[in-house]
Amino acid sequence: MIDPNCWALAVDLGGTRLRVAVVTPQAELLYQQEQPTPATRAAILAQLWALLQRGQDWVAHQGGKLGGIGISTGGRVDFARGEVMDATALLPDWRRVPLRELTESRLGLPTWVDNDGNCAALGELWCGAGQGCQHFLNVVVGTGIGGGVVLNGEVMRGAGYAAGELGHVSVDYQGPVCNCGNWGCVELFASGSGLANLAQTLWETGLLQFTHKSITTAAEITAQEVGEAARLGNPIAQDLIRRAGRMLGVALTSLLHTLNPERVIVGGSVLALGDDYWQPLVRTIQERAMQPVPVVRSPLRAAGLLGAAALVWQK
Ligand code: BMX
Ligand code: ZN
Repeated sequence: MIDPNCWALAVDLGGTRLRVAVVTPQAELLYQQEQPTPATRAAILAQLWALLQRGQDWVAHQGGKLGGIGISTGGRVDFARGEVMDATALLPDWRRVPLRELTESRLGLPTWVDNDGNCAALGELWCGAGQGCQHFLNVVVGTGIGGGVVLNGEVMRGAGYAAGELGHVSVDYQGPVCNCGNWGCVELFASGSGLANLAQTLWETGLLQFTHKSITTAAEITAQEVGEAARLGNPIAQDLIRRAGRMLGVALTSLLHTLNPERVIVGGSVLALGDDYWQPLVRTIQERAMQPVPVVRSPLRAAGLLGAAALVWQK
């Protein structure tokens, strides 16, 4: 049993950033470190352990006590074993990684590992927009689209720990092939990486031009640049973002018709694109869902980190 007054070391490993924080049982983030996600499995592990070691040293220096480590990561995670089973190309070579075992022997602290969408849902349940809610859907729109399903007050992980992969709900059965093996997944259209890829293709064919910044290679085009162009009135960029919001609304409506949750919570860095993304998302759900459902923005800055910490106290 973990002492409920201990602090937790929390990790959020996404397709773009690797973050570590110290979290208190009152959901305060005391110490945060962030690095770009390294490109290989070995480099991710080395960076992860270096950051955790620094966090552990910081806690010791503060005279605090750590109860354990909670890791939120992209990919399918065998929660019982604390092992990453499989991942898409957003985290290359991130499969069959016995992350709990490796981290416990490195850091000497009990460790829990779960999918980042599940962790974000747990974060919302603990201290965000899911508090007091029995059934909700949580979506985090970042590099990819992470999802979490809470039913009867618990995160639903599924028979083989692959539940809640909301980014891989297809919105176009003849659409492009996704790196998960399915076609036309909503992540290809509505995530940060999806928007960037679509914009890059349009830029290469000359259909999308950027005036706010000189772009020399397609790789410089990010979802943020698309957002900036849209803000300055570029109709193609605006269209891309609005379509992305609509696509996510379509995917979520299918899930509403499967699960009938009390509410939908949406978070993640891509919401910084503003109303061009948000309004079509909400409107699509309002227009298409059989039953009205509130769609709310996550109030949390770091739902994944908070949920990872919650794993330690089994919240
Ligand atoms: C991908 C998939 C999900 C993850 C989601 C959000 C991998 C590596 N990732 O759909 O498991 O929840 O991205 O990830 O398979 P993020 O990179 O945006 O945090
Ligand atoms: Zn997919």
